[in-house]
Amino acid sequence: MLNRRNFIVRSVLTGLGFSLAPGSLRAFSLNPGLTVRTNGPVVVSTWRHGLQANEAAWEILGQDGNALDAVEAGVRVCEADPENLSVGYGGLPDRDGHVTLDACIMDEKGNAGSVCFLENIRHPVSVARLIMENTPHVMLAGGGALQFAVSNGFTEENLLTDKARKIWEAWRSEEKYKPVPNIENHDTIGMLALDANGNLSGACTTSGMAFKMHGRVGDSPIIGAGLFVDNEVGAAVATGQGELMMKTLGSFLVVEMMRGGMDPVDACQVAVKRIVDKVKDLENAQVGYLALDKQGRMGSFSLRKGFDYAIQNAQGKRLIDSAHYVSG
Ligand code: SD4
Repeated sequence: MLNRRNFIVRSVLTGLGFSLAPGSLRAFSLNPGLTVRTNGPVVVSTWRHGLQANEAAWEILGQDGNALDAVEAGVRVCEADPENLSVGYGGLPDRDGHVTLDACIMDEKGNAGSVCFLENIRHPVSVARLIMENTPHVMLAGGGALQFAVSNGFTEENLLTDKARKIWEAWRSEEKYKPVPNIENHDTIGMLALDANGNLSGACTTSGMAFKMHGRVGDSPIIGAGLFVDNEVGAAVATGQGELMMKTLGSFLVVEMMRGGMDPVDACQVAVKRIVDKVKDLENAQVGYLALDKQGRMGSFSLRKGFDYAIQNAQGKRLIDSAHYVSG
């Protein structure tokens, strides 16, 4: 069990071996809480795979494109990557061998779209955007979401790659129901962007917890849990064991803390602390929040060491270790 008297670690800002464009360090300055400040358009996203996703987003943001287009294009990179075992095509399946996807998107007007328990569609985030823009609803699930996607021109395909199938078969041969929590550095992609007009949008997409029960839906498509954007204040996105964020509506909480004047790191810390205070057994659990405010300040906080996030703006890109609650 997690020792609640464990100390909070605010990690040192490190580049983790990624090269920086000349002058890029000048883009980032720190306040004592390690909130990163930038000027102008910027994109941030969860985990190391965010570096590549941010590049696609930056192609749009860097040419004064809008934040909504940027986050959709950015997370699609991870959705299409067969090597990425936790998002879209190539994601690890549920315990019955089905790849089931959750995703959502929010724009600067507070519009939201979401899909959950969607199978056979490579880009759930784009289905979520279409639900947001072309239907009176926020969320479609399972067979209904698939029917909507196919009737709008999305192609059905098998998303279970040989690599993911072999990992699932090896897991299944142990005949245990034991979903893999998310301590490793390869997870859901959550992305937040601020564009040249000062508008915020966000997106989140995942194949969810590996080997979950069939039908399980996590936090990622739940507005307020996996993602929340309020263009007056800021945006937040979550990664980790979804059940924990769902029970505390963490991304909404982070944005509300920023509304009250907190900087992004402190706001994320409040949401992690809420989980620590409410949940008895957090052994093997990981949770991370990433936030970006209207002023271009950003930061993260996770339960455990190991979470990092990627930034890109006009001055360059880098990967940043998250502040965290416990080192173990
Ligand atoms: C889920 N939150 O389905 C997702 C998984 C994840 O980082 O984010 N992993 O619970």
